[in-house]
Amino acid sequence: MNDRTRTIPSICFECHSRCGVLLEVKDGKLVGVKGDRTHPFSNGYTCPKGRAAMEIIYHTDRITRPLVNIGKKGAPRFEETSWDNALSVIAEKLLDAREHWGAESVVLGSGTTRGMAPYLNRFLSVFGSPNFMAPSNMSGGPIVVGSSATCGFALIDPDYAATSCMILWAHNPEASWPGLYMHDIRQGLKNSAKLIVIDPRGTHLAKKADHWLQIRPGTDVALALCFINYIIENNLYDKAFVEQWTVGFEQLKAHVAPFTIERCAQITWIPPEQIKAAASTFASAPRACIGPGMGGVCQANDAFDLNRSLTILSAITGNLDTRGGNLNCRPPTGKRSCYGPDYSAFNNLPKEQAQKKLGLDTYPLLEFIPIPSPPQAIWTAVLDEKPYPVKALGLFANNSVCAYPNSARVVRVMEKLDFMFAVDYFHTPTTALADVILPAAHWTERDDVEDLLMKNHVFCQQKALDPVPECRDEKQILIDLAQKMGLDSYWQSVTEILDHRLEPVGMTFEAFKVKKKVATPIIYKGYEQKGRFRTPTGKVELYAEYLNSMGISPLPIFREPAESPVSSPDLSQDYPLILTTGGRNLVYYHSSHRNIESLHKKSPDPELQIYPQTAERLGMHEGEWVFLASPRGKIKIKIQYDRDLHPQVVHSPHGYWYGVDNGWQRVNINMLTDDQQLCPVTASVPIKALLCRVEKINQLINQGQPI
Ligand SMILES: Nc1nc2c(c(=O)[nH]1)N[C@H]1C(S)=C(S)[C@@H](COP(=O)(O)OP(=O)(O)OC[C@H]3O[C@@H](n4cnc5c(=O)[nH]c(N)nc54)[C@H](O)[C@@H]3O)O[C@H]1N2
Ligand SMILES: Nc1nc2c(c(=O)[nH]1)N[C@H]1C(S)=C(S)[C@@H](COP(=O)(O)OP(=O)(O)OC[C@H]3O[C@@H](n4cnc5c(=O)[nH]c(N)nc54)[C@H](O)[C@@H]3O)O[C@H]1N2
Ligand code: SF4
Ligand SMILES: [Mo]
Repeated sequence: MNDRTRTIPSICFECHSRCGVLLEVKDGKLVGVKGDRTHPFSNGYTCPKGRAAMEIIYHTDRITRPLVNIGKKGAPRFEETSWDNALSVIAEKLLDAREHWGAESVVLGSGTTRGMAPYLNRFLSVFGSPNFMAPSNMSGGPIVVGSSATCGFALIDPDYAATSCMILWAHNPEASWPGLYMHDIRQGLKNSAKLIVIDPRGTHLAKKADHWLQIRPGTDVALALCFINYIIENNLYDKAFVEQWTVGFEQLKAHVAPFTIERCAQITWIPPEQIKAAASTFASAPRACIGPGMGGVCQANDAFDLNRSLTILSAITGNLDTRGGNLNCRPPTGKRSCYGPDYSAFNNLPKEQAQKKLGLDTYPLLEFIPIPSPPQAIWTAVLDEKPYPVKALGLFANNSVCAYPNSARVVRVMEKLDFMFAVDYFHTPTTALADVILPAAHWTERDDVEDLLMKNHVFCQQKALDPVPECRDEKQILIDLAQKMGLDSYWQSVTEILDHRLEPVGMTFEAFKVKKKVATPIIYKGYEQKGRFRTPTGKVELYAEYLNSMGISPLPIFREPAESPVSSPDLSQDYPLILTTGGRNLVYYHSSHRNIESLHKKSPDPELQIYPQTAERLGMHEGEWVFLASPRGKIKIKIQYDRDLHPQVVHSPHGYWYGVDNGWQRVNINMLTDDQQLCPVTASVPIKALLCRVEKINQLINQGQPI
């Protein structure tokens, strides 16, 4: 290594795993990304996305100047402008909207969090709007809501390394969370833990599991209730815990009684003996944990009930808040953590203004377990002006058009807005609809603190490089915008922001850079010390009386997916296959990374996984481009044989658009997904269980490429 090369430890922000990395910098440029072996979760692991940081930063397509649209919506012409002018335009438009329509008519949104939630929320509370939009309703939010409503904390920290049985419930961490979970999972398996995988696809982990339950998409609640019933009927539950720490056991028992193994087998298409064997393995394990997929169990019309049932399953087997079970970790940053109450616009506005938060009128539980406003509630406010009009939207790190269901509707929303600005590294179908685009600094070019999903840790993300000229740290963008708008109580500098976040840790960011990470001790059975769970009764709410008053079922209910061969047999005549979407691909993050050559060439085309005979019966063969149609639209996709799938189930990846003219319309699966039949409690979107059909493309026009 040349003596001019410096190595700076940091945290990778290309995905939620947040691996520890060592950034190698030479002459002010990033030249290498290596894994940090001292990181407690990733232990030196990096994936191709993280290692592609150089390609991202120095990509010729990177947006490096603020741009204003001098063309029309739908036919944009972007012209470079100064930061001063771009921020003045945004400031004027947002203030204008506030004056005419009220502060709530302005929404700021972020995609799956790249750490922006605290800074955007604080900006909104200073500005006066309660409307922070994020995809939480399809990504982790239903876990938080379902489990917090049941036991007072979120079921997001399975203690894989110390367990004797783990369930990966709609969860394939080898692709989706390799840096955060795989080390612990391997550790647990090395210590002879049993592995149960519940997934319609035969993933690598499913194939090596002790029990792989190949479930019919969208029927998970039936399976969870059946597990609960089996465990109660066979006296396999933890009687002491149930007696002392739960309420409503008798009601639960009666409620789950109809979910016999035989009935569940009919609903889920899983052979009865497999259900029985898996339930018995789980219940008889001395320590067991449930690892719920952050998207897998959050994208269904009964996502609330699913996450409630999983929490109940963990509780009645005595695995809540125990070593080897499902932990209740607290980040050292406490109230100043990423979604901490100190930053929530909802908490920091006068009650009357906070109550205007979009989504609250339909999803009342979100007042008590606040997750961000669901995009679908914002869309209704834009298009139908209900319950009031939204006029201006600012998006940070989000490609709504490709990432969110019903892309055609998302485009209509963006065309109708009076004003929209977007902050991104690259042009996307979403930035194409913006009036102003701002260039963001890459994660290697900015300082931050990271605690989201980091169990009991907070990590230092350290700036290693100056931003490519004119790209700007998004925290600085908000500071500059606040100054333009006269929002004087916003922070004045990035250092002030970071020191504020670290105050509960008792450290400045300067000191934190040396320390790199801080952890709080893990406490087991915290409820014993406190004498209660953080729920209305202080107990685990098996039957939750308090939900009744909000019109929510006090017991978890299995609902057929709104679109399924059972609930819509007529529709399934036309659309005979069950479609599940969005199984993660290691080389991409949602619709991102598509233009990164080293990643793109690993997975260039959208591929529909389908059982070979199902395709062949339709006269289709592997590698052939076909149409995939749902009641909402039609896209092109390539056939990929998958012998492990059920013959009636297909899987499509999400996020494809790049490199195809109008790709968002022609190869993006979200042209086919539904944003109407939402979970009535969490607004979760049903994108894991829909109906579809595959159609052959006229050979004359099919030249083997998307057209
Ligand atoms: N059909 C289907 N659709 C899905 C899913 C599914 O399973 N099936 N999953 C859903 C889930 S769980 C989620 S969370 C959403 C995610 O949706 P999004 O968060 O919108 O994800 P991306 O498509 O990756 O868009 C992120 C954009 O941010 C930009 N970007 C990356 N890093 C930064 C940064 O640091 N700053 C800025 N300003 N920009 C940055 C990228 O270039 C990209 O254009 O997608 C959802 N979409
Ligand atoms: N490489 C990469 N990693 C990512 C992301 C990414 O885009 N790319 N996105 C990140 C984000 S924002 C999120 S929310 C997480 C998501 O994290 P996870 O939800 O863990 O995502 P997956 O690993 O795809 O696991 C979901 C699994 O559920 C299965 N499945 C589909 N339908 C059903 C069903 O009805 N029931 C059951 N039981 N299983 C079903 C799928 O086949 C898939 O294997 O991933 C994060 N990590
Ligand atoms: S898994 Fe890859 S992209 Fe995600 S944090 Fe780790 S290195 Fe970065
Ligand atoms: Mo997500």
